[in-house]
Amino acid sequence: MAKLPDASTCYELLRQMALIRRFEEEAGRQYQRAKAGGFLHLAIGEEATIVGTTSVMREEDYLIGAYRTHGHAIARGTDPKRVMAELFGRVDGTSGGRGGSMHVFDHERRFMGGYGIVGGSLPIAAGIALASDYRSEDSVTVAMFGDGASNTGNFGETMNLAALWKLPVFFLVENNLYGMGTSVERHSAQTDLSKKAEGYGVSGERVDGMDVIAVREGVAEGIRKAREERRPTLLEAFTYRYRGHSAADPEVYREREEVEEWREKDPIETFAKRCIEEGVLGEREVQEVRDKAEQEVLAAVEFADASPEPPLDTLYESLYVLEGEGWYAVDERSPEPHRGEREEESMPEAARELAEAGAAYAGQPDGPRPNPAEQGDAQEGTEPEVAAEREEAG
Ligand SMILES: Cc1ncc(C[n+]2csc(CCOP(=O)(O)OP(=O)(O)O)c2C)c(N)n1
Ligand SMILES: [Mg+2]
Repeated sequence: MAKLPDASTCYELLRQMALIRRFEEEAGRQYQRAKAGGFLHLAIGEEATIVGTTSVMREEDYLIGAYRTHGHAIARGTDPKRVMAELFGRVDGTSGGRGGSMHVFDHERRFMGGYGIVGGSLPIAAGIALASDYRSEDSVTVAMFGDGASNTGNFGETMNLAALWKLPVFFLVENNLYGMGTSVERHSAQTDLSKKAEGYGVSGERVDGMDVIAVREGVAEGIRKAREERRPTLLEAFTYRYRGHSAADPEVYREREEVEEWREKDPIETFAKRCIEEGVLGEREVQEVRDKAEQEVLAAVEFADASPEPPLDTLYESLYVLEGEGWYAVDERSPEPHRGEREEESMPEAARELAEAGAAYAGQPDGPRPNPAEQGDAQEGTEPEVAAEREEAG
């Protein structure tokens, strides 16, 4: 077992993990009270993986996550008040209340989001690292993503370019054993995810993601290789989320005993215990950390509650659309009907259906096209209610 660092570092690691834990518990509670809208994905249980990683990053490094990232932002230094305000959809939120739980973003602290598309953040991570290279900066980009994301095409493409272009990027797979309700054994042919990028030239290792010190050491070495050797590597951290995938998860895919087993390895409890046993922290300090977390989170709720909702006439602000390139719903910052909507009438039938289904290539020249609405995709054969439920679980 790796040695504990000095007392102030241990205190800070514990402080951040306890704060994130308490923040997320409260976020879950506020969601139940309908204070927070949209989706809510909690990472309770994964704090050591998050804090272990950010604790060895420099200020100038970039972090990019998936959609379970309240803790990542807080660990990067974003004020919990602003994260809570984002969950509440208020103007003082990190994305002005427009992003919600999945799209926390803090450019100032180089926390680059917050992405709802599984694997979608991976090429962006490579892009950020490429930008650092272009600017001859020393920054490293750390990309944290789930086991499920390792199955996407983006994963392979990103690994290839990262290795080929020797990008200053470091990959961390938060392997919490499931992608929604599907276990790793059922979703990945290669279950040793640390090997999954080897063929692309990105070597990997495994680490206990419940041990904040082990994560720190593994990540520090990966970041060093990225910074000094321009060698991207991948670290697979074994971790676990105690709560469901999202707030709408009935958790029929795992046994209660399994959750209990992982709770026994709780990253905060085990670390606090170890710090006390080895005489690095006292009971009093551990309690102080918990009390402070409590106060900070209650203050965050108060702040979020007092923050106004965005004014209605700003509804169309910050929307990105391509002018003159096919079907779109909005082309100005005002709520009247616009060109995209008027075009609907003259569009070929198939294109309109595709457009309604959100397909990007709708509205282009006529011709036969697949129609997910009619010909079925992943939801083929499912009853509308079931499809709607799946949507819910998103
Ligand atoms: C491209 C894409 N496909 C499917 C989904 C639906 N979806 C949302 S979360 C998720 C599971 C991802 O699991 P993992 O990457 O392991 O992350 P975790 O939720 O465990 O943190 C899926 C399939 C999505 N958001 N994006
Ligand atoms: Mg997962």
